[in-house]
Amino acid sequence: MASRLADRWVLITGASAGFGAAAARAFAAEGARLLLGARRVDRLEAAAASARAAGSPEVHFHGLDVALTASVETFVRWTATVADRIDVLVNNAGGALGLEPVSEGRDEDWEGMMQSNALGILRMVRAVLPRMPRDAGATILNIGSIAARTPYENGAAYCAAKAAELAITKSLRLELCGSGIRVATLDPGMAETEFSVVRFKGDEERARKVYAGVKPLTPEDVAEAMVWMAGRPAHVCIDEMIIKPVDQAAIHKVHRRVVGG
Ligand code: NDP
Ligand code: 8X3
Repeated sequence: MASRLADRWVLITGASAGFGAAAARAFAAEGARLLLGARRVDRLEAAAASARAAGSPEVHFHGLDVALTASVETFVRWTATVADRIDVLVNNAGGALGLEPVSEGRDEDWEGMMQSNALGILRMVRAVLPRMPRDAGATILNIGSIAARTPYENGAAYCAAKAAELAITKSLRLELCGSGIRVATLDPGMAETEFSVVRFKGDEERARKVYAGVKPLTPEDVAEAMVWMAGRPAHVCIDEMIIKPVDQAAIHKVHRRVVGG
C-alpha cells in the first residue's frame, strides 16, 4: 500500500541537523515532498541531498530563522513559489542554551530559548495556516520535550520554553477544532544530536558526558515517531507522544552502565 505521506508537502524547521535532518530522510523514504528550513544553509543543502537519495521526489530548502518574524514570513512566501500547499508542518527548530541556576542565567540565552522553542512555533503556524488544506489530513507537529512536563534544576528557561510549546499545542488544537487540521506534540527524552554541544556552547567533551554509559535515543528513533504520527488516517490525531530511552525512566532517573564494565 502506498504511504499516506506520498507526494504530501512536508515543511520541517531546524532541518540542518539532528531530529530535523533525520526527519527529512524519514519523510523522504515515504515519498513525501519536502520544504526544509534552518539558519545554516550549507547544512540544509547536505540534508536535502540525503533526502533526495532517500527517495523524496522533490526537495527544496531556504534559510530560516524562526526567531525573526521577517525571516518566517519571507520563508513561507518562498514556499508558495515551489509548493501549492503545505500538508504537514513540523515545528522542530529549537534547543537549549546554557545549564545554569536562574541566579547565574543570561538574558540572551533565556531570550534565545523562548524565541526558538516557543515564539517560533507561533510565528510559523500563523504564516503557514493559510497554506494548509482543510479536512485532508493536514498536520501541525510540534517538537516538545519531557522537560515541559518535569522541570529540572538549572534548566528553568528551557523547561519553561518547552512548557510553552505544550500550552501552544493545546490551545491550537482547540482553535483548529473543526478545520480538519490535527495538532500534535512529540516530546522526546535524552537523544544524542548536536543538542548538548549547542547547550554547552561548543564544549564537546562536556556534551559527551551527558550520554556517558547511556544508550540514548537516536535522531532516527525520533524521526520514525514523527512519520508515524503524521501518517495516521486523516480522522486520527495522536495528541501527545512521549519517547524516551529505556535507560531514562524519568528525567532524573538515568541508568548509566560502567564504561568498560
Ligand atoms: P540539534 O542542535 O541537533 O538541531 C537543532 C536544529 O534546530 C538545527 O537544525 C538548528 O539549525 C535549528 N534551529 C535552532 N534555532 C533555530 C532558529 N532560530 N531558526 C531556525 N532553526 C533553528 O538538536 P535536536 O535535533 O536534538 O533538537 C531538535 C528539537 O528537539 C529542538 O526543539 C530540541 O529542543 C528538541 N529536543 C531535543 C532533545 C534531545 O535530547 N536532543 C530532547 C527533547 C527535545 P540552525 O542552527 O542551522 O539554524
Ligand atoms: C531535551 C531533553 O532532558 O536535556 O529536551 O531537557 S533534556
